[in-house]
Amino acid sequence: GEPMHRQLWFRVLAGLVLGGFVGTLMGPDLGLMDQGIALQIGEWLALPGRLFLTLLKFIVIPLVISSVMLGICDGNDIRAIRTLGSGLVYFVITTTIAIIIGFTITGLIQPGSQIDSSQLGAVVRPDIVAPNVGGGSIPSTIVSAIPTNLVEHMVKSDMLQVVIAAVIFGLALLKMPNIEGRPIVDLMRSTQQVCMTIVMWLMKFAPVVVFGLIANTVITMGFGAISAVSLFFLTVILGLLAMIAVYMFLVSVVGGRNPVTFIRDCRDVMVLAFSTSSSSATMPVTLRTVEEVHKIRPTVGRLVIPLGTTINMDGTAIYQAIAALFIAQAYGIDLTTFQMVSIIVLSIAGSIGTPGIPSAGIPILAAILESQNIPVEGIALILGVDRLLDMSRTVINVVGDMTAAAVLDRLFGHKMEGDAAPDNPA
Ligand code: DAS
Repeated sequence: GEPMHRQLWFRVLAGLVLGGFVGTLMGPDLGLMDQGIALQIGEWLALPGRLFLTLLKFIVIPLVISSVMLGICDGNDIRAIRTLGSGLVYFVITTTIAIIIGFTITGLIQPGSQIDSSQLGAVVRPDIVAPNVGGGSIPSTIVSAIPTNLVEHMVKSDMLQVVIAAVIFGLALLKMPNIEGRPIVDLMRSTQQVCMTIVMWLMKFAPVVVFGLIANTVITMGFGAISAVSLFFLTVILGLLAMIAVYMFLVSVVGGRNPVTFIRDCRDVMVLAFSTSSSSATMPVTLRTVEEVHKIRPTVGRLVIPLGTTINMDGTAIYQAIAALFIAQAYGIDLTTFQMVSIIVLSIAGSIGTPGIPSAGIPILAAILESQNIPVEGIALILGVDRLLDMSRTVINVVGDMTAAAVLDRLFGHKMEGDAAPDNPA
């Protein structure tokens, strides 16, 4: 429940501060103790964190598959394919814009460069091999992005191929008359429940995990790591604010609405999203607001909001792209253009695969880092501030969904009105 949540995250912040303090005491800045011993103690301190991150990665694939399929086929019906199709295109466009904004800001601020990556020697992978998405020409990359053997992609946690396969399955399920598709949908629903239960169990250890990871980080990298993390925090916030500006632009230019009124009318939803950091928990209020306050056609709202809540998460996409770039910078990994494009595509896939539940973005980020051979340990740098960023990015996720409803209502609403009428003879 909520109180446990809030209390838990207070303990996480306490773990963050204490870890930073202990790390500074033992770290290179004050030189109070022999570095060799400090590093050994640091490694033990980081142990809970490494177990935590490894366990998170193990639930990623079933979580992504179940979340994407539910997002597409749960509660939607075949009549919606037209708006569903245009909705999917719109979602990918806004998410791509979001990630490009995130990349640009991170490239300008360079939060990760604060960290002297030489001190990360312990965990940096010597062989940063190119990711296994094609390589070389664009056509071959596109072909390699299409899923071949689902089990193989699951084994190698190929996020992109897994999401594409889940979207295809989800659309195929939608075509089936309800009764036949039911067992798979129920299976997906319970799979997602199981995965998120495991995430919640793991999050109970978050205070100890964060304490150890931050302490070890400061021991290995010195106090500079703390300032890098605060720069990272600022970079994400700037990206999220830029997205609000993009939504106001879309809602006024395409949606034909007063942007300030639109954002003001989103206030209740934003507060709920911020406090629960769960788009799914906020969805009933998002839906009611879209119909009663924004006066968007119910047929459009009832399709776009449930779909968008699960697979349209621009805030999460910005966060995952910035975090991936920040961690690569921290480890001194100069990403090739090809890898940058891969991270953009993976962040789109990752945000589609992220369910609208608290802290769901972290396991997905681990999979994105893994597939780019960027050390997953880097999540240690940002885990302590993840809660505050989760609350903030969830606000952007829900405002993005309401913007999508307003824009799609304007573009396709009248056609939807005709199609949706169940007794429509056509
Ligand atoms: N908390 C998720 C949401 O509800 C977003 C995330 O974890 O990235 O939108």
